[in-house]
Amino acid sequence: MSSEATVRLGLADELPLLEKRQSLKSRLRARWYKTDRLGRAIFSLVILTLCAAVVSRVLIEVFSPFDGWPAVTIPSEDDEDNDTARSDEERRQAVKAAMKHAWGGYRKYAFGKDELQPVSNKSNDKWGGWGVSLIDALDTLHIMEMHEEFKEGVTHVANIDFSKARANYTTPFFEMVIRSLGGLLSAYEMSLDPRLLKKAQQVGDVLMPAFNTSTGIPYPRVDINSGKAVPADRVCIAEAGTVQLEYWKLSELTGNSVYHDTAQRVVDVLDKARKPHKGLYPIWVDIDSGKLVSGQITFGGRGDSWYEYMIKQYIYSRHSKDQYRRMYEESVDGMKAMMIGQSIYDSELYYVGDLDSTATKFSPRFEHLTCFVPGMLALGSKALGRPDDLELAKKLSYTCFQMYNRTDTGLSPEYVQFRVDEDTGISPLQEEIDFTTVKLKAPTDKEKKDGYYLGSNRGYILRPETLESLMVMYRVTGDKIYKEWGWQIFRAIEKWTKTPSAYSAYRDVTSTKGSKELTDSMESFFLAETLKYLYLLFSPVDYYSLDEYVFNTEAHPFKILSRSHS
Ligand code: DMJ
Repeated sequence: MSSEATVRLGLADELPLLEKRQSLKSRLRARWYKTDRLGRAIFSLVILTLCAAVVSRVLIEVFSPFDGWPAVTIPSEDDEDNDTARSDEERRQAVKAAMKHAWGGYRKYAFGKDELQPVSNKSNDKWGGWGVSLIDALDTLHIMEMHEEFKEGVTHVANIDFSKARANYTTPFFEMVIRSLGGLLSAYEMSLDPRLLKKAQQVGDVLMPAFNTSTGIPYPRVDINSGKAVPADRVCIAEAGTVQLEYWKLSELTGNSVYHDTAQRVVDVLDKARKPHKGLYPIWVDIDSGKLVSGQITFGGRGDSWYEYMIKQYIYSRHSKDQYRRMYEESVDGMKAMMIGQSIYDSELYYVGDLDSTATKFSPRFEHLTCFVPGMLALGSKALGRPDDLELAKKLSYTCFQMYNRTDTGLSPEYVQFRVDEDTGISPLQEEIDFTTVKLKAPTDKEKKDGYYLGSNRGYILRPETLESLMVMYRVTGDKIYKEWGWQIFRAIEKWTKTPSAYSAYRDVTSTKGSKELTDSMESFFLAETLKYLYLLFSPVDYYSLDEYVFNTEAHPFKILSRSHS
């Protein structure tokens, strides 16, 4: 009420009101004293509680204002439950997002260069400067339906001149065949863009001088500017014998059989060469004589894809080239008889070790590169009906997965070592062989737990072999465990190797120092193989079906030879 209104009210007007108030007060006071003590106590308690509730609500509002329902907690990167992609399609899209990320970085900082350096965002041209990452990645872009990116890549490739090399650069024959010739042929088959076939033929042609030797066994490097190979005494079997599929496809697509026939001659020479054990080839070949001269026998580096191409060419030929079936079976039988080891601490871990050049000394070392073997055995068991090989493939894929699973980062090192026996050096599976006994320190508890120990090279360079095998194993067996293993590996790659622009090799898989371990290197096979195999692992099995395609050793899918050519 305003003071003006109070002034205007006269005393006579206020008297009845005052009387009313006083009589209400006295009536309440009378009732209060009439009420018994218990009633008064209850009433006081209720009033006090209400006051306390009001005060505390006011305090909460002042010091912690309510702003909606509690937010959903987003788990940290370390949280195991941060695994939200559960369905195949979600996982497939996550892999595609990884490709978009890596390609985006390459495109922004290194387009047309050989490699992006994913930490410094610099680039390099260590493979001759024709843009090997771009060429190697083309068919992955197509497979992942990144069509705009594919188109842009093809437009760039159409203007590359492969007939001219940088001054003083000599080209590694095998690498250029599997990455560039393979990549161009496969991108051509997907798109039927004639510019790609033209470029593939140009690459195939400029490398042909490698075969100009007395035996037809190729030299390892070519000087493209002079049109001549670089003379050398020897070449390894993987380099000499992993170019046949690409030259065969080039013959099929161009109608010129010279490519196939020239590359096939290499296989014929090696097939006839004397070996220390049927089907097993020491890695070094003397180019002038065609003899297998020295080096270990291995399904790892320098030997690996020579064996891989035996079965792949048999499949590519629609099972018509029996020479490849025979060679493959001889080699796998030799490997099974002489090269399989079993961890003495964890009997579930089987591996493929190496032999010396005389096939008498066993070296219990298992390379990441050798992890293509389970996939090869699975393909062979499917094509040739060899069920025992599939059982071995299951065991070996388990070990390859454990090479990731048992490190602190979940990434695999370049190789692991096994101990054959604490006292005698004899492996349980290899008793007929005269073993090298290496003096080792006493096993640590960790070694006993893991079943293997690590050597000096503990790097993970984004290699694909285990994921390649997991993809094939899933498609051949239908066992979903291979998808789970692949997903776990993908998550480790995402967690430890991702940079703001792409993905980088990691120096020491036992270190959780994170970005300090990144080596600023992303090889083209990460885009060509690692991400592609992951994507196909979560794709329907008829997408780039193993019944219609063989993948070259750089994961470029080739359509199996048409019936008219087989
Ligand atoms: C790839 O270039 C090919 O798979 C090759 O056969 C050997 N390994 C690398 C990737 O690790």
